Amino acid sequence: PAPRTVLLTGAAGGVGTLMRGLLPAYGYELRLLDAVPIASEPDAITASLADEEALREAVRGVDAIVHLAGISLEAPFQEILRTNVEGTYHLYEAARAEGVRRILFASSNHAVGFTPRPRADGPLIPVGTPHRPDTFYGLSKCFGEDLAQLYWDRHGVETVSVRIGACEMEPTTVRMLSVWLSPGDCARLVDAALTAEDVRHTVVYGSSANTRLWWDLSTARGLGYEPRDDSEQYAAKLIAELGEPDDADPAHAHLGGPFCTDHPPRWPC
Ligand code: 15L
Repeated sequence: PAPRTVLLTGAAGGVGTLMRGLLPAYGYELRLLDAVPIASEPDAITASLADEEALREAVRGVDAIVHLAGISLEAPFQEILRTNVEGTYHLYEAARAEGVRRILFASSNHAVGFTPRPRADGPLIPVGTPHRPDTFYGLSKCFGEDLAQLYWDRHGVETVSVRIGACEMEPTTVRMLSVWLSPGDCARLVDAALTAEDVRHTVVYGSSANTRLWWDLSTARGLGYEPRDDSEQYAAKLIAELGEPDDADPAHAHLGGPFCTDHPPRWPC
C-alpha cells in the first residue's frame, strides 16, 4: 500500500518548509520534527537527532520518513559528526526498531563534489561515480548513503538517497542553472521515491530537467519522477547580471562549485 503517514525531519529548514507546503496535496499526512520549534506548527515535534527516545516515539507508526534534518553546509568536523553522522545513525536505528519500511535520505551533490564537471559534449555524471566529497559536510552525506545501503542489506529498510542539487524557489547563481531543483519538482521526486516499488537502496540526483544539467537523472526517472521545470527560463537574466561561467575558474571546475575552493571553508559557506 502507498505510504500515507510520513515523518518529515528538518521540517523547519529550507527544503523542509517547502515540502511542508507541497506534500499534503499528494495525500500525505505529515508528522513534523525539527530541533527548533516551528511557530506556525504547534503539533510539530521539537527534538534533536541526539535524542534517541524522542526519535523512537517520532517514527512509531509512520509509513515512511523523509529525512532532511542535519547541518546543510560545511561546519567544524565535530558538529558534522554529532548531527549528521551520529544523528542519521540514530534516525535509522529508530526506523529499524519501529519497523519503518522506507526512508528518503537527503544526500547532496557534495558527496561527489570534487568530481570534475562534465564537458559540454561529454557524458553526464552517473550515480555510480565514486564518492568524492568536497567538505566534511559532503563526507557526512557519503556516510549517510553507505548507512542506507547497510540498513537495506542487513535489515531490509529501504532508502532512496537523493543527491539534491540546490532546492530553492529560483536559481540565483549561474551554477544553479545546472543544479537547480524547483520546489514543485522536489515534491514530485519525493512522491516518486515514496511510492515506487522495490527501491531497495537507490541513489538518484535531485534536479529539475535543466538544459545545463550536469548529472544523469535516469535513476530518478526510473522511480517514476517526471520533472516539469527547467532553469533555462532564468538563464538570460542571470548571465546578463553575473556573466557566463568562466571554465578556467576553479570554483566552476567541479560539481561542488564554491564548496571545493573555500580553504578553509566559510562557516557557514
Ligand atoms: C547543499 O548541499 C546545501 O545544503 C545547499 O544549501 C546548497 O548550497 C547546495 O548544496 C548547492 O550545492 O548549491
